[in-house]
Amino acid sequence: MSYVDEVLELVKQKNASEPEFLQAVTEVLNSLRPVVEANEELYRKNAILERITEPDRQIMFRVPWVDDKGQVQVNRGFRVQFNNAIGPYKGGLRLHPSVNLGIIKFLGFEQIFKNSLTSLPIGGGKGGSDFDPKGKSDREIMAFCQSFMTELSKYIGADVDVPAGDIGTGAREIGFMFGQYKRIKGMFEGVLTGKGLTYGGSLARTEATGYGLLYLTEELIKCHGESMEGKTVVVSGAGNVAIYATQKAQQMGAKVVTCSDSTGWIYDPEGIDVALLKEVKEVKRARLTEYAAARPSAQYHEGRGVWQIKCDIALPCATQNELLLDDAKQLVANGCKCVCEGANMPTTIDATEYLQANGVWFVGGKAANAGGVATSALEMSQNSERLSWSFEEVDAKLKGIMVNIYHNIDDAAKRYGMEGNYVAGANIAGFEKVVNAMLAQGVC
Ligand code: NDP
Ligand code: 2IT
Repeated sequence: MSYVDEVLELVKQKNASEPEFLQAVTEVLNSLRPVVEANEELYRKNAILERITEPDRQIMFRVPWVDDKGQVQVNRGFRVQFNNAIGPYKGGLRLHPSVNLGIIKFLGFEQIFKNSLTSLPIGGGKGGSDFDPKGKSDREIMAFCQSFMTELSKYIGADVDVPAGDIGTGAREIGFMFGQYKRIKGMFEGVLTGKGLTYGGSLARTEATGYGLLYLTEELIKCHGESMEGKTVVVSGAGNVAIYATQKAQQMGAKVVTCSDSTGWIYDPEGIDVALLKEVKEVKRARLTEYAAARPSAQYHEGRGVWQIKCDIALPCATQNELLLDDAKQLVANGCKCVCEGANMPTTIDATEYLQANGVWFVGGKAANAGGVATSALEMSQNSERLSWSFEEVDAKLKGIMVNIYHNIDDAAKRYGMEGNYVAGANIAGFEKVVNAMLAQGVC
């Protein structure tokens, strides 16, 4: 049996109840086959694949907090510190009722390769809780965040592990968590990113994941002789990534005609009104029905369905496994040329393979959404030098990083005879740097 197959078997045995983690590991290890075959003896002897698929540590803890009725609630908190070969653990905190250990492990595992691709010195980690922020008062959110950080603070630090936002965790939650960390530790340090601008946050971090996604997408289609101008784009999600992806796509001259949330989706043939979407989602924290009510050109539909709309480019920006094989078939039938993932692992493996087999330019989240964490690393740099850079400076660095990622993954795919397979290119380019660092640091 090949080394990859042996380790895949082992990972399946050890993590049988974690389907998302197994999906992420299967995708990565399968695409690393040519690299592993070229270095099999060295990697086997050093148990590289066994080590890279086993987190350094996984922390689980109780998060008790008091709701507005005086009732004590209990949630489960997680932090998976996966790999710090190239820098302190870095990755977001997801607050969503679906969160479990397997989901945090898949996200932490992917973060290793994504963070490596940014070219910045950050390792991979992820955390979160099964807490549901929907419908909670600000006081309840604060109570949860303070309790969560009371425990998490024991394991993180500016040079140890630097969490940030993800689904359900935005500026409000980061602020409450930062305040509690400061109180417990008695010091002000850049322990979180995505902070507010008045206390160490970076300009352009809010926009970074969505903008970065479009910088990479633009470079990809430019290298295929096309431009964003006049393209029809379908976006899923209506959160941080989706909103700023939509905004940047429109600035580039494209028309974005959809968005979605966990209850329904919008088709707006005149193009999504970003100011209205921001008002509904960022300010009112309301459902998309409010967008439709305020916008005569918009049609609201219950459930899921954005992938049935005809488009040139599709950008999944909501959550994992939201673009399935049938959706991929529909996209191809409608002439979609390009899919770039704003979310983490939104496309299932069979859907990815179908898109690739049908000539769709497909870039996975580890490369395409790396702009968020890259800008988080820029926030860490600014905190370390106690300076703040202008929006233009951060945005220009972000753009440079995303363009560079595209060329790195393209080159890596070509080096191994897989031209156009950007999934393999990303996994290989991300992996090579981490493995070099692991080998140099001995058995740890
Ligand atoms: P937000 O919480 O801001 O928005 C998430 C959006 O996706 C919401 O519209 C939400 O709908 C929808 N959504 C979430 N879960 C589901 C679900 N199970 N089914 C259907 N819709 C769902 O999160 P972000 O925009 O920050 O994150 C979106 C994706 O991007 C995630 O995969 C995240 O891991 C990834 N990502 C985020 C980065 C960041 O910097 N924020 C960086 C890189 C990747 P509703 O409003 O109804 O909850
Ligand atoms: O998935 C991701 O890359 C993020 N949620 C951002 C992580 C970060 O540390 O900014």
